[in-house]
Amino acid sequence: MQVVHSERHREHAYANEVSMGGAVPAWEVPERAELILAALTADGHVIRPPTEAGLAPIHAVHDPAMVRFLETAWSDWQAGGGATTDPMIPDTFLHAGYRDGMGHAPEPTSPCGRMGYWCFDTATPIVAGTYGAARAAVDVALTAAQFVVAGERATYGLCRPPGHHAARATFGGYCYFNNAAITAEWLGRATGTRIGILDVDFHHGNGTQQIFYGRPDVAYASLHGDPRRIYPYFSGHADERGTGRGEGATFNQPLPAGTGDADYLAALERALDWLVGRTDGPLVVSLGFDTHQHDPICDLAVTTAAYGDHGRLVAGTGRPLVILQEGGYDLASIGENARRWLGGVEGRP
Ligand code: Q9C
Ligand code: ZN
Repeated sequence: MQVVHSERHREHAYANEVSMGGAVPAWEVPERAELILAALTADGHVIRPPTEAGLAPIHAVHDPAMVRFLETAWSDWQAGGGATTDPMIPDTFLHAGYRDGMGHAPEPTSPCGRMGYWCFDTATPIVAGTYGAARAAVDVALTAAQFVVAGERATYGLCRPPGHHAARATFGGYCYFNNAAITAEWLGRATGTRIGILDVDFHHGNGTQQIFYGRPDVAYASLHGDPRRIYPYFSGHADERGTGRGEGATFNQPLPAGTGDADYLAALERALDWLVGRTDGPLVVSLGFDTHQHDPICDLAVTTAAYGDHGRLVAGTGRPLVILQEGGYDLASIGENARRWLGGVEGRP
């Protein structure tokens, strides 16, 4: 199938993230995308560059002030005395309770203060190339969507950085712009249909859920590690089903540690049935391979061979598919996992 990829992701690279109070080697590394690209190239897929979509589709989903922050964060940091090549990681966050009863806080001018104003964790550093890579990842996703509008049955956007943790006005979880949400919004406008988003990354897509939580025209279904034990901790419970006009347009299936192929497939079938019943247009897939049994930071037990079944099952809905890369951190299996998933979509063994 058509695979969309940009080399600009390589400019988004840093040595460490902060986890459990200390620096640890980064998990969201350029090699992830390089390994997927190599496996898909060897498997005969057609690799295409993205076309530039501009800021309008991003502003349709994200607060323009957050977009502006991401655009200017690095140069402000350099100009404002940071003057270091160290990645920016926030140390002071705008916690929901901080301004309780006091109204909205104004955005600070300090680069470090601004970082804590928009970012919700310590896993999402900004370096010189972050904004360009994040913009390119959006272009990758929207170019894949354009192929589907032009008549392709399924396309794959090799997005890096990923996107599903980025909400309308906050970012984190290795994500800056929500590639899947931007794509779903754009596809809804381009096709006039109700779009479904299937999120099979191991983590709950809090950002995607937040963006569409009050809306009936985009249905969001996610399978993920139970937030009682798993990042991002504060969303993805089974009783979160949308609000207002969006009531019933969100579906969450938390999964226990150690969930294996049979239980995962059964949950996937339920999510797909739910999505097909509530939409009439293309499906956007937030595809993570961090459900894999050997993923270093996750705790499910999906096997490489099963990803072919996942792709087959999702293609079995008959809906056009825009498949977008999210997480997955086991470098030994990530290329083969992607090859199997897309091969399954195409009905290959
Ligand atoms: N103590 C994606 O897979 N670190 N993002 C969690 C838990 C952040 C995952 C630390 C994990 C982000 C796209
Ligand atoms: Zn994930």
